Amino acid sequence: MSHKSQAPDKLFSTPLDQINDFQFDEAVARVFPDMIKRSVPGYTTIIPMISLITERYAQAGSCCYDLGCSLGASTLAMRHGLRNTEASIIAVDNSRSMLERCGHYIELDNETTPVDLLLDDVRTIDYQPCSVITLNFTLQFLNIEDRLPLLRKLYKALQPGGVLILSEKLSFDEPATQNEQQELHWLFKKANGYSDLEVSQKRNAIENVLIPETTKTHHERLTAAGFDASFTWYQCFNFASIIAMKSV
Ligand code: GEK
Repeated sequence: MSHKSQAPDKLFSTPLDQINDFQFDEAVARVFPDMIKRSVPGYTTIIPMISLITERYAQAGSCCYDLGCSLGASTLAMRHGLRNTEASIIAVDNSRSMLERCGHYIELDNETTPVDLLLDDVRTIDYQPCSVITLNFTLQFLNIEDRLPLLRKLYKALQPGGVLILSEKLSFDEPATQNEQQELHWLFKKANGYSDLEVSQKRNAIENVLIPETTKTHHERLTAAGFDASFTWYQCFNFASIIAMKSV
C-alpha cells in the first residue's frame, strides 16, 4: 500500500461554498487513518482493547464479524485476538473505497486467521452463528429506526456466551453536560491540529449523518434486542464503548 493511505486529513481546511452531507467516499478513505485518530477521543485505546476482548470471548473455530470495518483497524485488532483459535472473520462495509483499502491492509498483516471482506449493508445481510461482533463507531451512522432491528439480528446470530462490542459517539440528556463534553471534544480536535474552520465545517457535514444517543438509550436498546447484560467498559469525553453479552 502506498504512503498515500496515510495522507493528512485536510478535507475541511479551506472554506467550502457548500457543505454536503459527509460520505465515506474515496477522498475520506484516503485520509481515514489520520482523520479518525485525530477526531475520536479514545480511538487509539479502543482498537488494541478490541484484541483483548476478542481473545476473551471468541469461541474456538467460530466466526466473528467486524461491521463497518472501514480500513480494517478493528478487523486487524480482532484478528490479533484470534491468534491460534481457528476462528475466522467477516468484515463488512458498504463503502467500496473503504473496503478496497481494507483489503490491502489485511494483505500486509502477518496473521493467518482468514478474513472475508463483504461489500454490503450491515442491515440486510444474513448473519451466520458467531461469537464476537464488533460495531466500532458504525451504529451511529444508521437511521435510528434501523438500530433495534439490527441489534435483534445480531443477538440472534450470537452463540451463547458471545458478545457484541459497541462503540459510539454519545449525547447527554443534561444540557450542561452535553455542552461541556462537546467543548472538550472540540478542544481534543484542536489539540490534534484541526483549525476552528475545520471543526465547524466538519460538524456541519456530519450533523445529519451521525446521530449520537445517550448511554442509557444504548443499554435499554441492547436489553430490548435480547442481550442479557451490557456494561460500558470505556469512555473518553463523548465517546464510549460497551460490551453486550448473550448468556451461556
Ligand atoms: C474502525 N470500525 O476503524 N453498512 C455497512 N457499512 C456501513 C453502513 C452500513 N449500513 N453505514 C456506515 N457504514 C472502523 C471505523 S467508521 C466510523 C468505522 C467513523 C460504514 C462506513 O462506510 C464507514 O466505513 C464505517 O461504517 C464507519 O474501527 O468514521 O466515525
